[in-house]
Amino acid sequence: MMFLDRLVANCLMYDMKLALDFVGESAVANQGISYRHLEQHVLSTMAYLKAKGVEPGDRVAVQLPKCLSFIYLHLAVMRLGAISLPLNPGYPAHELLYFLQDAEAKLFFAAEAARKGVTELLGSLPALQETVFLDTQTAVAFETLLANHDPAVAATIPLPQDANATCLMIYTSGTTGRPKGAELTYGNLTANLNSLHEAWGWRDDDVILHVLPIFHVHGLIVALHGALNAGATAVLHPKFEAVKTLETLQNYPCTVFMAVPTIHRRLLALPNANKYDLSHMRLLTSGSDRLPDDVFKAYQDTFGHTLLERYGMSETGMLISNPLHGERRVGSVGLPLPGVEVRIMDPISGEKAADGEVGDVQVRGANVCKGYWRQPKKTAAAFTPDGWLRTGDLGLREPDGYFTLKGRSKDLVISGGFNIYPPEVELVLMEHPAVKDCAVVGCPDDEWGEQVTAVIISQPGHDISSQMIIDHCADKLIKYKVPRKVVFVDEFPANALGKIQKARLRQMLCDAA
Ligand code: MLC
Repeated sequence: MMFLDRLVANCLMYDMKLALDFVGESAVANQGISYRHLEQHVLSTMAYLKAKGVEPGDRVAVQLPKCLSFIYLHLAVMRLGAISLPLNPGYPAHELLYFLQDAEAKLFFAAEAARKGVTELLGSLPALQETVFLDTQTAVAFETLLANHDPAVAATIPLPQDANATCLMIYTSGTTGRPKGAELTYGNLTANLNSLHEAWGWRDDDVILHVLPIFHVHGLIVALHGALNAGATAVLHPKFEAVKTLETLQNYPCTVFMAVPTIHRRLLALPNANKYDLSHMRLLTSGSDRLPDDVFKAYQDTFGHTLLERYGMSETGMLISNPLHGERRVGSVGLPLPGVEVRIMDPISGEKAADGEVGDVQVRGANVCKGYWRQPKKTAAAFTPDGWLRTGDLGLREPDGYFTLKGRSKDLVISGGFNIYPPEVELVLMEHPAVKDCAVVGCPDDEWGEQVTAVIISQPGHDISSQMIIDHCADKLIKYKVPRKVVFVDEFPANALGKIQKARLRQMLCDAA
């Protein structure tokens, strides 16, 4: 059964059971939504979008803070056979413009607070037919929009059945050039949900605490879709707050929690973390970045739980996971999920690497996206001729089937669970008149995993400071991509072809820190 069919069936079956419990910052923001309510709202939203002219294949962009309207829009867009394009609300105009242009979004939902900045972009967006600004503080604005749209009309619209049709686009950056939209299909989402349902033993009496953003695969597909697919309840916090998280896990009480290592570390750092009773919980997972060994061990000591580390990416959803039952191996991402094939290829011979040998991690399965939006060359380059996706990660397979990641063949920084591709930052740095050349690397950081460091050769005669560079980037890039540290050098370590040796640069900078 496809994911959306399952969701509709769940809405009928679970009826008045809570699907979403949104615990906002004020009483007005707190909303418990039953499965019946969810279905009614999604249907009304479908009727509203249909009246706006949304057709199958259209891209509908949503750049809203985490809120119920975001969820209704996302589900309704997919139910109409259109393509949901969730965007981080932190993107400044410079980045936002690119996504809307590249995707040729037809309809765009933005926060009322962003009206001024977005309005300035509209002249550069000929494909965009309408922008709807929502006051997400009250949720009333969206309800008002839906008021005249009859859910019964939308209930007659057949559910999309083409497993190969794109329903979700997630922008991921590349080692060269601008970000590209990974096209995820109904078949991809369904395959991933089915394998996670089986591997993690999702149950309809699960209660997941959801503190992640919902514009990425982790928060959107793994956590939110995962819960709805199981007929479980998702308790949503608009953003992560450490104390509130532990209180909710304990008092709600919750059975499942999913987070990135930075979040797990912040929970452990609370002075009285071990006073919270989480003994009723059954599954606590970690992903989106490597789980440091000390966090894995401290979790066992503090909360009495062994974190389940898993590995995934936007293009594929989840690939490999430590087991629900059985050994959760520290430092390892575990075993391939049901229906997912993973192989390690020797980068030099191009043959399959022997167990224990480090090589390129490649993946194949119904979960793997069909490619990048309107980028046939980049799509072709991402897959091997025999159809395996090159993940860009390096890893090894143990003789007993467990996989361990050993770094990246691609040039990538991961900070707080967000991916940052140096070329995106380097392009912005090069726009500064005082920058002659630059390189961006990630330096290890206890809290964030890695932090963005910019290394700059300045133009002769220009007086330039670190702060000026940071301010320049802050204008054009989302916060987590802005360099935290700027280092000026006279030259870069380069190989015989003159290419900057980033690994050496990273070593020099990070060892010196
Ligand atoms: C915020 N800041 C960061 C940052 N995020 N600095 C470096 N790296 C980051 N990632 C800075 C802000 O600019 C701000 O600085 C200060 O930290 C506090 O900001 P904040 O917004 O209050 O941060 P906070 O809310 O505490 O966010 C931390 C976090 C968040 C860990 C909760 O980063 C987060 O939700 N991460 C999850 C990312 C995620 O879901 N990734 C999944 C990708 S999917 P200043 O100077 O303004 O004070 C994927 C596939 C897979 O990767 O396998 O899952």
